[in-house]
Amino acid sequence: DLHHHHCVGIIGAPFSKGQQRDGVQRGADLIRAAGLVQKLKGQGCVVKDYGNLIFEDIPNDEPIGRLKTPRAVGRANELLAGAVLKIKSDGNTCVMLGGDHSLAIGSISGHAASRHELSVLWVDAHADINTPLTTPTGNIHGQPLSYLIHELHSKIPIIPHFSWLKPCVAAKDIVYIGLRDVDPEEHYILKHLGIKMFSMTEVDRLGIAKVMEQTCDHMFSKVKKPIHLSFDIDALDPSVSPATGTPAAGGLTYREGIYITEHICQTGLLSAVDMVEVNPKQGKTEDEIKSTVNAAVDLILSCFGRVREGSHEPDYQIPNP
Ligand code: 6HN
Ligand code: MN
Ligand code: MN
Ligand code: MN
Repeated sequence: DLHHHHCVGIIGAPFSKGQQRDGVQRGADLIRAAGLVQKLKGQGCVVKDYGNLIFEDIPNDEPIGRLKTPRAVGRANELLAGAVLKIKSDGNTCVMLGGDHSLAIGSISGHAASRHELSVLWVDAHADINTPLTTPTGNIHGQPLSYLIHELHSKIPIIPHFSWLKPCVAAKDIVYIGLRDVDPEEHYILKHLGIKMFSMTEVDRLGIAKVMEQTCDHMFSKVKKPIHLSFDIDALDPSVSPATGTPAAGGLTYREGIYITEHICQTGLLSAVDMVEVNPKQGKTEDEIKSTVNAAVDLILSCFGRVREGSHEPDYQIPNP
């Protein structure tokens, strides 16, 4: 409804060292350049753009075991966690524009520091729950949830620049939607911890409306916790969002994606959003980049009240001739 205005705080995180493809650090500015702030204001939101974080270069960031650029990822997320905590303390719903998905470590930590208990809705082709010892690639964007979950704490080694990080999410408070490219070790972890998931098979079987009904049943089974929506643009089908680093065939349609964000908006519990993995350098044409960025913008807009049937001011009157 229009008279209820969302207060939105935007933070850009131009960071790419959770993976190895250049370009993803430009995602935040592209999403802004597509008019995010103006469009949010146009639908009645009160918006504060906190700008982009500046990540200092960390020299001699050698791999530790399989982990690539671990110190840079640790430092970037420490900075991001502080920024998200500040945005939450100012009374906003936080929108974190990535950057790669390793940024969920800081975004969720900062959010949890302001709210204590969260539900996390992870919309992604991938589970991003490898540990530093199971990772097949060493890329930390495939690992953020393992660092955040209480139940995996004993599986995470000590890593420099991660000492600030405390696990802050319970396995029972996580729901996945869109999975279709899950590593065997990740699949074991999901089953072992009994994490609720709606892979693309469940999206096909149930349809997105039932998936969202059951997602909310699961998230609200006890108390109504604030929701952290972590949206990896590769959850959508590559025909919609091709400009991303690890595309996977057979993804969510544009409409299924929008249905998810519309539904989460209606809960009234959305407290933070990540929009990550938009990588213009992975687009083959200008249209591929546009389609990906526009999808990211539209998903964020429907997190904050945009509905497809349209809307109007509560006091609107048809003009008299
Ligand atoms: N993402 N499971 C693979 C890995 O490297 O651990 C892919 C991760 C993709 C991560 O898209 O945010
Ligand atoms: Mn209201
Ligand atoms: Mn992904
Ligand atoms: Mn991801």
